[in-house]
Amino acid sequence: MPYGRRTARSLPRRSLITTLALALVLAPTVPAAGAPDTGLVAHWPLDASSGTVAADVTGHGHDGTLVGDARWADGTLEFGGTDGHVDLPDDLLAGLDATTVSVDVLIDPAQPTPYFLYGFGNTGANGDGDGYLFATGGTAGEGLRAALAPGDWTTEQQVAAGRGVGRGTWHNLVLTVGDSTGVLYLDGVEVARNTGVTLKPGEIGAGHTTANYLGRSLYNADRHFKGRMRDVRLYDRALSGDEIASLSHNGTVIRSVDLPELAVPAVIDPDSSTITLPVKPGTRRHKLAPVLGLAPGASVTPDSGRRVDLRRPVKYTVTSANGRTREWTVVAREMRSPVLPGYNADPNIAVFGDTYYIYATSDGFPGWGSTTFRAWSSKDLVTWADRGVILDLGPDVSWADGRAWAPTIAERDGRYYFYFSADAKIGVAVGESPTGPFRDSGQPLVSANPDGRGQAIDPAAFTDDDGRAYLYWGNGSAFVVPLNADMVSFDPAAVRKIDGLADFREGLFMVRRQGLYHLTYSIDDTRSADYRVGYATATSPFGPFTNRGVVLRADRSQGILGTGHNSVLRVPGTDDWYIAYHRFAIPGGDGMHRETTIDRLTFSADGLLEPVVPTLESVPPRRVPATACPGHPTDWCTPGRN
Ligand code: FUB
Repeated sequence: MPYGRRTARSLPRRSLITTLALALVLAPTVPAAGAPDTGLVAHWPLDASSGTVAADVTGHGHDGTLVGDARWADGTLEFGGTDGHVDLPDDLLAGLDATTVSVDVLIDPAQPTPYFLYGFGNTGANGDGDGYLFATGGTAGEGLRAALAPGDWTTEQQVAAGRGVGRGTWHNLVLTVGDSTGVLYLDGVEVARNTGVTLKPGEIGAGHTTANYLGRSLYNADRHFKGRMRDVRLYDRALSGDEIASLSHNGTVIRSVDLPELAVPAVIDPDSSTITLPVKPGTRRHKLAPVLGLAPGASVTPDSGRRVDLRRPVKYTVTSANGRTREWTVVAREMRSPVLPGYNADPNIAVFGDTYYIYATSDGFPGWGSTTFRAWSSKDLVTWADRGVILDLGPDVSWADGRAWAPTIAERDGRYYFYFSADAKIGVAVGESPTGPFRDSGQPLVSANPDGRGQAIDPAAFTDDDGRAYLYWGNGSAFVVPLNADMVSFDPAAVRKIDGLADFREGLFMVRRQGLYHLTYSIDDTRSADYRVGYATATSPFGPFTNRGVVLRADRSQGILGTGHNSVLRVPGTDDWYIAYHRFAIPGGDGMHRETTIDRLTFSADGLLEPVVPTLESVPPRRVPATACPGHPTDWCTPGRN
């Protein structure tokens, strides 16, 4: 039945007593125990067993109609993924200054993207969304996302999380919008917030919306939802975090942790029921007293606020108001990362003499719009000094103005060669010290990828044990070329494409150890939480390469996401290795707000890299041994190489 003019705007904020009375009179079934019912515009339990009506139990008459391969299954609604959806009445958002949409959802592991879990709005004549409110669960890599848009996707005001909704298991996803703020909650835990959502739900289509769906996108070309839903609610107000925790699915949630020793907010991972407490360096982790935010009426053991030794994982059991229990694992970790303050991506770590250097992309700009490069130095891998801007595209580079990305460096005969990406080309600048000043060569070294695919970005310099220098680069396609002795030119005919790297995207980096060449590279999109590092080996710098799998990936339980674009360092005079890489900044980072960290890299007895354990702690201090280069060249140590 159409919503007609009895809009949510006309629904007064009622007293609890009136609301309960109305619910008893109007609702065929009552909301789940403890779930907030004040301000419900519609509530579709989706628990029928036959027929094509998705009943609205609020008494407001917003019944939906099952379409296509949607069918009732075990007290839930199953969407087949081909054309199944629920067609909801028109004008559902009319008059709403604020809203909450809550849905219990099970996303099939085979769900293709892009897709909407739900969308309320309009579809334009071109088949694209044209004013809407929607949410998608994303994938493991692509985070879950909701948005309000007055027009198409370019107008979206998004609330986006770095993580996707876990597949194949039930989750509760809630979007609240009100007071210019959108918040996403997954299983009762806040996972994203945007305080700049200025569009009100009721302004979409000026209140007139004809494409209101569960399980279907407002973009005709998108995929349909595949999975199950139950208990979908639409409110005319933004529910509080407490109210969301009282939704029946969320009764055993730990939704917040108060602890003065925290360096950044607790990482609460509802998928694995783990909580990581990133505490300030030096914190005595054996007697911490976390105060846990629970759902109304829930209890926990050990008690909230009780002193506990959290140097090792401790089990906490939460019992909900209705007696359900859930075990959470809580651990505290010293937060000694990132190693560089602020937003820095694509770190290239190097060592010259007794000093380590990192060259990185300055991050935090819309569209990766940095125009300068900075260098950082350290004597121990832990304390890093900002050495300032070493190359500024504006005054220093005539052939490019923007996209100053992913630098690398090499040394030869006391000179330093700084290779960099700018405007999707690769340049080289020469300096007399590792921190410059650097003078650009005046023209791009690589103007385009030889095969015309991808971007000419992400150079990585590699000097082999015989002193020969190579440049690796690529995005989409991977390339390598020996550099001429001048280090600022190469023979174009000598460029070789590297084929067969599994899922290669960008960010190549080469090292050699005991005669084997180890090539690492990035997989996926740097905006993806699942950005990761792939690994291949060869017996020559040109390959052919044997794929060795993924050596570094996200760890959601620690809130470590988007781990990629790495470089590798050997401490001169030793067989100790480290990996520098970027990840989404903690907290709240994304593919344009990335930070740089360092972890240990180890080789197994068979000479292959072992999977990296990403940490919040990073590494302990490690100086270049006094006996190492310069002055003590050994088999292990050649100045300027790693
Ligand atoms: O930082 C800009 C780009 O993002 C880099 O060139 C890619 O490797 C990716 O990390």
